[in-house]
Amino acid sequence: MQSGEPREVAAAAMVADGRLLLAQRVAPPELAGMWELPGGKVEPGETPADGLRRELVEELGVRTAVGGRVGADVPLPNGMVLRAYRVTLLDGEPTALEHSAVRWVGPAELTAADLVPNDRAWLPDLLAMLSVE
Ligand code: 9L3
Ligand code: MG
Repeated sequence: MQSGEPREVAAAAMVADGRLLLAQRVAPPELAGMWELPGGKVEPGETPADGLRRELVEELGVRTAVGGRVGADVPLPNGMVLRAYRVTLLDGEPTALEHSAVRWVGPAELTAADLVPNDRAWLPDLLAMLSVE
């Protein structure tokens, strides 16, 4: 993260076997039960890729490789910026350690999922990713 840039929240567009991983939030109350791309706040001194890899160990217990950006920047009300990255699973089975559930979805399930509002803008980009895998 460069100084002067807004703090970043990094989210994982993890695709395996033509399906995308969604995780169900437990908090805050207005988002609980809704589905998101897992991830979290990049800490000062971390690159976005480092921060996202750390978050995915903490949240899902998996080792991953972080690739390029997916979709547009999403400005968050708290002044941070939310960005999605392509992620490849290297080791482990994603487990809901900080979510209430995780699931792998294909295009139809993704379209029907109750996504958190911030992630909904990425739907066309995520569907495009699934159709070319
Ligand atoms: N957020 C939105 N979409 C996502 C993620 C990972 C995070 N896919 C928002 C929710 C919170 C903030 O970013 O307002 C910080 O995320 P977290 O640390 O609660 O996961
Ligand atoms: Mg998180």
